[in-house]
Amino acid sequence: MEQYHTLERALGALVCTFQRYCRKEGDRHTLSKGELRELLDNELPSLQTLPIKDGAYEELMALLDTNKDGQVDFEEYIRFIAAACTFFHEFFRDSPVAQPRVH
Ligand SMILES: [Ca+2]
Repeated sequence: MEQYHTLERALGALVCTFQRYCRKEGDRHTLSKGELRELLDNELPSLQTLPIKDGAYEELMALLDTNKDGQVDFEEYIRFIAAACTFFHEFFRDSPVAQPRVH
């Protein structure tokens, strides 16, 4: 099996995760509100440790859906991922750099 490097695997995971969830219902190329919620619940469970108030998913959906078509397309999703990466970068800015674990 071909070996991929850390960043290549990360990019693959970002794309494959989007594609897996957007194919569950409706338009196969965009995330509905339900698909977005399922993706966040299953793939970013640490979000659930935050005190998320009622209606937060609707607010996030409205924030991400910049072209206001009621769906989150890949560009809109990747902007969210970029914002999440920036948050992680700021959060771990002064931590020692550790090599990600290889499974
Ligand atoms: Ca949209």
